[in-house]
Amino acid sequence: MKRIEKILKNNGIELFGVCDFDRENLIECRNKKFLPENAQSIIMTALPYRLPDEMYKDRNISRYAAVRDYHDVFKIYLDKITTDLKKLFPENDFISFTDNSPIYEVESAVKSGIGVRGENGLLITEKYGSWVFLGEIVTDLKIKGTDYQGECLHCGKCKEICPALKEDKKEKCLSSITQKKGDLTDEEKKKITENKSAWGCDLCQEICPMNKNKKYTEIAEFLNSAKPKFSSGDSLEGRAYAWRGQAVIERNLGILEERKV
Ligand code: B12
Repeated sequence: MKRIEKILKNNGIELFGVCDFDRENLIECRNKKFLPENAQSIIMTALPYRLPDEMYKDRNISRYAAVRDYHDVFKIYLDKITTDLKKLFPENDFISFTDNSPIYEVESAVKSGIGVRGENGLLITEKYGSWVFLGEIVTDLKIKGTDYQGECLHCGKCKEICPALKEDKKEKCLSSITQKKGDLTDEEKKKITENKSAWGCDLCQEICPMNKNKKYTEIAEFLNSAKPKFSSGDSLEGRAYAWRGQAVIERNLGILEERKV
């Protein structure tokens, strides 16, 4: 593990850990076919993304969307790391994923000791709170898992503020609503207006006491790409909202600006 740790740190990864790979516990997704045949371990990593407040003023999208698309940024980091790992262990496979992954990322990050799972379902780290993205490298190299412990405070604040968490109804999650195609109901439109978000939702994270006084990101790719406001006609290139296409975010913006949509 020491040699792997060195590679991760040399490549700018501060938060990481390892857990066992479990073939019986995978998300059904098309990227499953890329998993190493005899996968044994998962090297979980996290990248903090919360921008300093002065860079996130006058915003109309959630924090995770205000920085360069984390899929692209993780690729930069994890590609370098897998190259270095391959040099050290030429017989083994190292395949990286983020988000579009067969791995239950929050659960695996907890098992790897990176943080705890909050009642809002998200991974909360000690240093950066839940403002981290998760990415991983699956390998057929057997690596000893890291320890894990700790717990969410279970204060219930995230459940109080979010009807989706309170009622356990995923479809009421504002993040999910902003990503939905087609027409929205009046109630859904109202939620977008109330929370002033044309993309994503941070309600359950902003309210979380475990997110108080946490550090901002120092990741250059996020700091250099800060764009907290989406305006009509803006390019979607390199942004986490690009995958849904222009129409969905423009519709949400129209609702916010009370344009006819
Ligand atoms: C699909 C998905 C979503 C969907 C559905 C949420 C979900 N958890 O399923 C939507 C679009 C809503 C979403 C929203 C967000 N997501 Co998301 N999402 C994912 C993804 C791709 C898969 C999650 C999944 O299906 N897990 C499998 C299910 C079975 O496990 P589960 O989480 O335990 O879900 C169970 C219950 O919790 C419940 N459930 C699941 N989601 C929700 C949501 C609500 C509101 C309720 C009531 C119940 C509920 O249903 C399951 C029970 O059968 C992961 C990446 C990954 N590969 O893991 C990222 C991921 C979890 N998302 C991430 C982020 C950043 C977000 C947002 C914060 C973005 C935003 N600002 O809008 C929000 C947070 C909303 C929330 N509180 O969960 C990060 C989380 C990082 C962290 N610190 O934990 C991940 C890990 C992506 C990444 N690589 O960084 N996401």
